[in-house]
Order: sequence, then structure tokens, then C-alpha cells
Amino acid sequence: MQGLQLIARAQAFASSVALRSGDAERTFGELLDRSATLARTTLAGADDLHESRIAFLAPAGFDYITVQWGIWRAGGVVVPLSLSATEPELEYTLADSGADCVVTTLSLADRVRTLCEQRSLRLLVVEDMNDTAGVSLPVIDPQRRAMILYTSGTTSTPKGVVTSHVNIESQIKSLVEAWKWHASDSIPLFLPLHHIHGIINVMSCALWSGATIEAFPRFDIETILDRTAAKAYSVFMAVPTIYVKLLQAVSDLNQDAREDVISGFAAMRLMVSGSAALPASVHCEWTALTGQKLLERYGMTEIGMALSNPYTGERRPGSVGVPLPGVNVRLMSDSGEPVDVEDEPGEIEVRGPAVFVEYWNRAEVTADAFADGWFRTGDIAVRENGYLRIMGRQSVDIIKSGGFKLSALEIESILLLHPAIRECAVVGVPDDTWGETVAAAAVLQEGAELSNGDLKAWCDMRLSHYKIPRHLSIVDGLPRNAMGKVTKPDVRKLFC
Ligand code: MCA
Ligand code: AMP
Repeated sequence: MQGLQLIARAQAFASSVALRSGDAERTFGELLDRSATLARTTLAGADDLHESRIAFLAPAGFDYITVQWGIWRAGGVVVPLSLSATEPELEYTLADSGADCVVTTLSLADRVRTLCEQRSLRLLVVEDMNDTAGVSLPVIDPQRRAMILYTSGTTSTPKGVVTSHVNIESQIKSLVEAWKWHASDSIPLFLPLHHIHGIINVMSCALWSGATIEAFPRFDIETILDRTAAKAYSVFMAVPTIYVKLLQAVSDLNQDAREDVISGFAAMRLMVSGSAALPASVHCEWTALTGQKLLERYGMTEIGMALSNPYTGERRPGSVGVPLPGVNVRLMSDSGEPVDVEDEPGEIEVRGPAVFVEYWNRAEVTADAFADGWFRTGDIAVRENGYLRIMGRQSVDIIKSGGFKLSALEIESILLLHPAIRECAVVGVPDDTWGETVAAAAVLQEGAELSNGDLKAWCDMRLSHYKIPRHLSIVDGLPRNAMGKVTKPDVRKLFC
């Protein structure tokens, strides 16, 4: 069907349950029918969307997949919006992607209605779809652009990472093969669906395999523990913060409940951690509690998953393992030479069909991100007894908090809009639960005052909640080197 394997494969599982949400169940067949209706409604008589960007805001579940598949089937490029984005963040994404239509659900329509009016964008509500059965859908060449995901980095505004259908299919196939996905799998989906961890690793791998997804609007730890105790899942994927929270929550249970939950985790065939470094201590505590050896892997929005501990074989705490099927990985020294020996650090570079097409409308940034066709990740790793271990990032301006990648520069640019702040520097500080939390050192305007509470209230309107500084230090001046450049390691010392 239409050259899109993910959707064509669903026909083979038409009567199987694709999605469970509370008591409701939806089959692959229903997904196929409803996404075709959405495609025809979006097309509104046109023969092909020809890679128009269609933004969408939908909770995890039937509507999300309907919209994603529907836009793809109509020839559009999906731009999933974050459910926790503030209005300025939504506006930025709509403007940068050049979206000309927003698809959403009745319950979320008010979040985007005004923006659509201001920007003269078409607003399509899923519940208002017209059934125009019989209208044929375009055949989609898998080389075409499919998705734009916004990622924060070393620039002050997020960049749109463009992937094609081929990229997405390669990312899925690699994981399905490596982690042995199959139709009898069942997985909870509680991660946000504007990042690939939730979109590709959980949702799309499950759908590709004919497995069942149990979708949750957010990470609700009590429900997840109840369902785990009921042995509802065979596969589980989460960020390290979630494993830290689960360890705490399980230890707070009474003995009977604890035994049921532990036996639910122990019964799963695979538990994966990624998106940020999993502390070896958490890895070992999890094994001691459940008997499960977490499989840690490494990836990035631009490349999908690149490295993984093995499905069968040693899963080493603190390590991200070896290249996944179809992914070429090399380490490069500062002087641009491949690092082939053990114990010598180098930047991770990645090549292969899963690697993204471009940063949207940023040709120069895209060109700078590659060296001889290899994508330069900015992550530093070292090879130890055959496995790679991540040592950190080249840029101090990238913060990972709760699994979200945050740009210190983006947060600084927002703080500088505050009338009380003259200068500021944002850093990530180590945190046992979140990996890192955001901290801001600020120099105030003459006579101005600012508290953590004031800063949070200011940021609430402008930044997603996970980007808001949790620590504030008012300083007379920022630490600088002889060249006058702010020294972030010294800023970090203010908080450690
Ligand atoms: C929330 N809080 C925080 C943070 N976030 N405090 C410090 N730092 C933070 N980052 C506070 C809130 O203000 C609130 O405080 C309380 O914690 C609960 O907030 P809530 O958001 O409800 O927390 P949660 O539901 O427990 O969320 C934790 C979470 C979430 C589920 C771990 O952060 C999450 O979904 N993270 C996953 C992100 C992800 O999927 N990343 C993948 C990117 P108060 O109670 O005072 O109000 S893709 C990627 O990284 C690559 C490609 C890869 O390799 O996967
Ligand atoms: P993203 O913006 O979501 O694409 O974040 C990708 C980044 O997450 C990578 O460049 C790494 O810095 C980090 N990351 C992902 N997985 C791991 C891991 N297992 N260990 C350490 N860092 C990781």
C-alpha cells in the first residue's frame, strides 16, 4: 500500500488489538480505516499534500496514530506538537516548520485555535472528519520527507530534524531485529510523543510488529505499577528518571503489593533504558530488586538509535554497547583521526539509512553537522572491552533533564527578557532523580529583586515546565575567562 511499509504491514494484523486505553480497544483494521478517512479529509479534494507540513496536537492513543498515519497517507509531513508546550513554543514550531494546517482533537482545540486564527492556518478537528470514502489516496515514495521533530541544541532556538519514510523505516527495522519484537508483545506508552523515544522505539516498533500498545496520557506511576502487577506487559521502555522513580515507588509499597509488582517486572522479556545516562548504581539496584538486567542503549533525534547492549549477551552497567543493525559508528579524535584503540576517547559519528535528511530550512547548520557523510553527534565516548561508554557531551550548553534535551542558550534568551535580569548564565547541575536540573545564575538590574518563585511564574508562560530553572543564584557578576567569556564550569560550581 502506497509504499509506506509501516502502514501496509497493518493489513496483516487487521483484526489484532493495536491499542488499549482504559477499557477501550482498537484494532489495526480500525486504524487503517480511520487514518484513510483523515487522509481524505486533510486532502480536501487535492490529490497529494506534496510534503506540506501538517502540525498536530493529540494525546497518546487512537487519535495520535490516526492523525500521524492519515497525514502520511495524504503525502504530508507530520510535525507533532508537545502537549506541554507553552503558547510561544507552539507558535515558534508552527512558524519555523511553515505548517499550513493544524490537526487536533475536540478536547485540545482551544489550545491552538487562537494561534491558527492569527496565522490563518486551517484547523482540523479529528471528531469533525468527513467520510469521503472512495477517493483514492496518493502513492507515497518512501524517500519523501515524513516528519519534523524539534530538538534543542547549541543554538538558542530549537531546530527541526527532518526524517524521511526511509529513515523512519530503517530506525524501526533495526530495533525490531535487535530487540526481537513480535506480535504477542505488549508495551505501555507513557512517554511524550514529540520525541523519538516514544514515537519510534515504543509506538512505531510495536505497530510494525503487530504488538499491542497500552497508551496513557502521561506517566502515571500508580497505574503503571498496577498494570505491571497484572502482568500486562512483556516489554518496557523508559528514561533513567523513570527507573529512579519506580525504585522509590516500589520500595514505598506494602509487602504484598511489592511482591506482585516485582514479579510483574521480573516476568517481562525486555526492559530498556535510554535518552540519558543510566547511572550504574540504578542499573544494579534494578537488577537486585527485579532480577531484570536493563538493556541500555544510546540514540539521538537525528540518527534514531545507534548503540545498544545486546539482547542476548552481557548487558554492562554504565555502557551503551555496540552498533545496532544497519548503523555505522566511528569514534573520531579532536584532530579528525578515527580512534580504533580501546580506552581513548573520541566523538561518536554515525552513518547509515537511519540518519536524518536535514535540519529544516538550515542548510548551513546541516552541512556543519556532517563530516564526509558522517553525522557528528557531539557526544564523546570511549571503547572499553568492546563496548562503548558515553563520557559526556562536547557542549556545556546542552542539558539532559528527565530525558529531555534542553538548550542552556534557549533558556538564557528567555530569562534575559525578564525586566529584573541584566545578565545570566544557565547550566545543568547533577541530580539523582532528573540526571541534571536547570540552574540559573543572574546579575540583576540596579535595585531589582528576584526570587525563585518570581522566576518560575515568569517562565511558566514561556517555557515548558521541564525547562524552567529549579535553582537561582543572584550574583554580582558572572565568572569569566581572560577573553571575557563566561566560564560555565565556574557557574556550575555556584550550585554544587
Ligand atoms: C518535572 N519536574 C521537574 C522536572 N520535570 N523538576 C526538575 N527537573 C525536571 N526536569 C517537577 C515538576 O515541576 C513537578 O513539580 C514534578 O516534577 C512532577 O512533574 P511531572 O512532569 O508530572 O513529572 P513526571 O510526570 O513524573 O515526569 C517525569 C518524566 C518526564 C515522566 C520522567 O520528564 C518524561 O516523560 N520524560 C521523558 C522525556 C523523553 O521521552 N525523552 C526522550 C527524548 P511539582 O510537583 O513541584 O509541581 S528522545 C531522546 O532523548 C533520544 C533520541 C533517545 O536516545 O531517546
Ligand atoms: P535528543 O535531543 O533527544 O535527540 O537527545 C539525544 C542525546 O541524548 C544524545 O546526544 C546523548 O547526549 C543523550 N543520550 C541518549 N541516550 C543516552 C545514553 N544511554 N547515555 C547517555 N546519553 C544518552
